[in-house]
Amino acid sequence: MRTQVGIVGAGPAGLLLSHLLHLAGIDSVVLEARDRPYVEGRIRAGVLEQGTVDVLNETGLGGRMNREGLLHHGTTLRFRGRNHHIDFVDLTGKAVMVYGQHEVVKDLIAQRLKDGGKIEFEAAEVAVHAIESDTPYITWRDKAGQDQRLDCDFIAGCDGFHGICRPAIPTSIQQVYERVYPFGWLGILAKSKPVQEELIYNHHPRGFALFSMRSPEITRLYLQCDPDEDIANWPDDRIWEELHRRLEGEDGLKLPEGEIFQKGVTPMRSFVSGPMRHGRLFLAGDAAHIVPPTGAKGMNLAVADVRYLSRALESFYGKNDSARLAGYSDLCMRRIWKAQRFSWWMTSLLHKFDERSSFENEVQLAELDYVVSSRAAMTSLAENYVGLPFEEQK
Ligand code: FAS
Ligand code: PHB
Repeated sequence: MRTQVGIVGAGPAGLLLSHLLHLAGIDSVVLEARDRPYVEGRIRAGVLEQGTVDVLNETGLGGRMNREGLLHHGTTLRFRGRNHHIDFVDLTGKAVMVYGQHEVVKDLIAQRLKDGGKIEFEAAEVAVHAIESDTPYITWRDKAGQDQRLDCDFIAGCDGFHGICRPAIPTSIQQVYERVYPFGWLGILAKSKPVQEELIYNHHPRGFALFSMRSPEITRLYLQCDPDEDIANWPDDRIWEELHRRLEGEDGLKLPEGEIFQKGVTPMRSFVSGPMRHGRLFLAGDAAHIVPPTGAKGMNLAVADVRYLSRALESFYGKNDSARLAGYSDLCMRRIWKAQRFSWWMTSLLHKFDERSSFENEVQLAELDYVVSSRAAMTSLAENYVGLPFEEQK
């Protein structure tokens, strides 16, 4: 089998890259380890930056998102039992869209298959080869147990944090930066009415809690927990009790309960691996970087990476110009590090750190007080949250 771009991974990065390449007349094949129902059912991110919404709308993928997604003009920081609204539109002129990542993935798969795109699900033992040559290739065993080979010009490693592509770059070349946080998030999906129309990022002495949603009937809720928390120790009534204790305060806010139909624990880390290119292998998305989800940046960074990569490949194939491919990693890294800073800052601002002194805890509360009382500070938070402008490629 042969194609121009072999893509490993059918998450948001790999699928959107394949779609953007298709629109540019560039052929690709996506190889995915799991089956379609698993990929479409994996519950993850929820907030799309304005830039991500624009990319999806500009490339014909915005239909269901615009019908079913929830446009949010702001968010709420909550501490000492009181809400503080941050108005994104007033401060930046932009908004964000609440629309589950798994919905974006469903829309991308449907569009790729409608356009005749090739997605090989249940590809086992995927391996990349000859990435330092001009004739790289990918091998795997298909779901019929047959060994397969895909010859290509380029390989895009979109296989997430635990994939096989980043490890294919020699460790002598890789520069890795990492911070593992002393806590994780216990997340649930529940059939209950959201406590309010906006998200609530809730600081509390017992720990952080996030009140999000997927629709007027489905809430997405998170609790800061131990990083190695066993979800079996969290029956539904214990989850609701802790959410009530962290959310409810002097202003009388009351959290509606409902049937919990999905729950899980996500560890928290900041991670960057560079360069994002080695020979004919290009990394994009979680394969190269991980952010704590407090800043809602994970999936949006993946979108930005493949937006840059698709344009670089279009320059190569369309104008025989490799300059954008050569500049890909540095260009992505400038955006990635700003998102890392913001995600680290939001995480530090809102979470309980056991090792912090009473002085540091007071400084944290003072920073929250400052942010919600300063238009300049709220503007800084808002412009990072809605998404910084894409840097234009030379
Ligand atoms: P993904 O991990 O989504 O996709 C990689 C794909 O590659 C997967 O389909 C995987 O099956 C496949 N793959 C892996 N190894 C392979 C191999 N060897 N061969 C073939 N295929 C292979 N971000 C937010 O903004 N907000 C959140 O609330 C949030 N919650 C998260 C919760 C969890 C549990 C996790 C893990 C991440 C969360 N994220 C969140 C971040 C997440 O949304 C990622 O940023 C986003 O999925 C990145 O997309 P991809 O880079 O495509 O990677
Ligand atoms: C979500 O709705 O899943 C969500 C929203 C905002 C975040 C993280 C997760 O920062």
